Amino acid sequence: MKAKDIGKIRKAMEKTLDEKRYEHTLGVAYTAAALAMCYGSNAKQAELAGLLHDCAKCMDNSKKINICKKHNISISEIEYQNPFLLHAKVGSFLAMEKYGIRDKEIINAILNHTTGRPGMSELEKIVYIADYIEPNRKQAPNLSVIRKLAFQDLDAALLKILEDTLFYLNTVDGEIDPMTQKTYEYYKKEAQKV
Ligand code: DGI
Ligand code: FE
Ligand code: FE
Repeated sequence: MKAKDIGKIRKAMEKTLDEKRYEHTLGVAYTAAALAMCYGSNAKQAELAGLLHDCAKCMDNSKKINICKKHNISISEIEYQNPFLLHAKVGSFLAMEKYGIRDKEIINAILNHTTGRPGMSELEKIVYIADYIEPNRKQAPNLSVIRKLAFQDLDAALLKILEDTLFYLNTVDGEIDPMTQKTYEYYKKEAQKV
């Protein structure tokens, strides 16, 4: 993806997202770029992944479900019950089909940005973390600690976010996607190895 195309995608996001979600999206894009710089990875790739990560967020649930059905994208029981979870799957599909992204790493970062997955790539971790810490986020506990940690130890920040997310989902009685649980357990084990 050439740099000039980033501007086109930014404009497309401004059109398709509501104002708050667009501001969040810009926050994730520049936070992801900053994290990529910090860890010596591709900042433009991270910016683009950040720009697109919520591209399906402002779409009606019924439309997300229809897109999945039409294109043979599987919907799990928990996704049927919590259709917002589908914005990651549908977003990665739209990134390919509508926004012409061919970079598999970006597609995967969009696909896994909500639940994470065991064995995430660096870009997947960067987008997942940027989504949580970008400056417009205000509610999460431990935010200032996690914001600092993200630029010091990517895996430690990831684990803390997973832990806090599961704790939050338990307190609000939110249904937990098995992938969110698996991701947490995987990174908890990883942390104990070293
Ligand atoms: O789309 P965003 O709001 O920017 O961020 P996101 O795609 O990471 O979604 C965040 C929400 O997703 C947050 O409230 C926690 C929730 N979430 C993460 N894993 C799960 C989950 N919600 C449910 N019900 N189950 C999960 O496993
Ligand atoms: Fe999201
Ligand atoms: Fe997001």
